Amino acid sequence: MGVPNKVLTLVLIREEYRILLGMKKRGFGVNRWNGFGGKVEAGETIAQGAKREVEEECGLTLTEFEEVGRIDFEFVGEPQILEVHIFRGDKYEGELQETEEMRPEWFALDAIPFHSMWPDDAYWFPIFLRGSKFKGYIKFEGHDKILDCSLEELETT
Ligand code: 6OG
Repeated sequence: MGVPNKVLTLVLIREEYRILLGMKKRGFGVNRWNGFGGKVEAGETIAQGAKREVEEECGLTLTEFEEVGRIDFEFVGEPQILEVHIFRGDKYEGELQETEEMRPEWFALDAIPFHSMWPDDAYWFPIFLRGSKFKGYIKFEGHDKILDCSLEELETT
């Protein structure tokens, strides 16, 4: 028995040479660039939650996307594990727009702003960018310091 995990999605839309990130304007992870995502709601699958969050946060509708990773985050002193399901977005429709939550921007793959992102991203983005699947466990103290990090690369597609 314990506290059930909080299930979250995180979607990185990528093209051959660039990736779409959003500057988080409020809430958890504010002032950091990140993919789009949020809490999976009752009655929807994790994939449906991922697609909904992308639409809500940047206006795009995913037409091809795939779950590629899962990381469980522990924060020292907090009983609830954040179970983050990471998706790669490959095709989409619609017009990119800024929302109250996110200011989207494309970044060249060799100019990803790691200094203004969650510090864990520097560990798993390289795996993500070479097209592999992965799973991991990362322990944070506060929002800036990583105490433990284990990542397993599962396959290269
Ligand atoms: P809302 O609370 O805004 O969803 N998220 C993380 N993303 C990264 N890159 N690193 C982390 O390390 C994260 N923890 C959570 C999941 C929060 C959004 O932030 C992501 C969601 O997309 C701790 O609804």
